[in-house]
Amino acid sequence: MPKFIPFQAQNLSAEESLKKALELEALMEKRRSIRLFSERPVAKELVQSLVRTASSAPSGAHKQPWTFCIISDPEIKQQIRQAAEKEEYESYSNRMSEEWLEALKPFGTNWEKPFLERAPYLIVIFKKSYDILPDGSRSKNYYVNESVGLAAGFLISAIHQAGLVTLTHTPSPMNFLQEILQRPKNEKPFLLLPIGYAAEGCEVPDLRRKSLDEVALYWEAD
Ligand code: IYR
Repeated sequence: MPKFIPFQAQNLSAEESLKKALELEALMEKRRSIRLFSERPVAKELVQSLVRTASSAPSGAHKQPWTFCIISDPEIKQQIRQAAEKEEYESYSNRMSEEWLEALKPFGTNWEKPFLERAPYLIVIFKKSYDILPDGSRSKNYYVNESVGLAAGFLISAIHQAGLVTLTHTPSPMNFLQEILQRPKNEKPFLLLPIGYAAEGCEVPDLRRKSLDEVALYWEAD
C-alpha cells in the first residue's frame, strides 16, 4: 500500500493568489539570458540552495533522473571553455546552416565563450536515462527529457529570483563534458548554465516577448 501524508496547502485567498501571480510575472518578465558576467563572487551555499530548488521539480515516477555538476575550479572551467570553443568554432564555421546563423544575428553570438571561465560557477546538468543500482543492475527512468527540462526551468527561475543571471548554453556536440567531468555512461550532458552576477553596464538584445494573445487559446463555457 502506498503511504500518503497530508499536503501542506498554502491556503491563499483569491486576492492573495492573484497578487502573488502578478508580482511573479513582473519579476520573471525581467529575466534575460546574460553572457557578460561580473567577477563578484557567489557563495557555495547559495548555489546549493538553487540546485535543491531545481531538484524539487516534478519528474517521471519521481525518479529525479538528473545530476547537477557544480563547478568553480578554474582549471575545470578552462578545460570546458577550450573544448566548447573547439566545437563551437566548427559549428559556426561549418555545421550551422545560413538560415540558423541568420536567426542568431540579433544576439551577436559567435564561437568565443569567455563566460565559461568568467562566471564564478558553471552548472552542467546531466540526464540519466537509467539508474545504476548498488548491485550493478539497471533501473529505468521515465520521461527523462521532460523531467530534466523541468528541473532546468526551476533552476533558471531560482537563479533569477535570487538576483543572479545565467544563460542556457548548449555547445554541440557536448560529449566532451562527459569526459571532463568523468560521468558514468548512464549520464548524458543536457544543459550547461554559467551562473553569477551580471557585469556592470551589461547590455542585452532589444527583444520583445509574444503577448498572451499570441500564445494562448481558450475553450470556455458560453
Ligand atoms: N550553441 C551555439 C549557437 C546558438 C544556438 C542557439 I538556437 C542560440 O539561441 C544561441 C546560440 C552558441 O552557444 O553560440
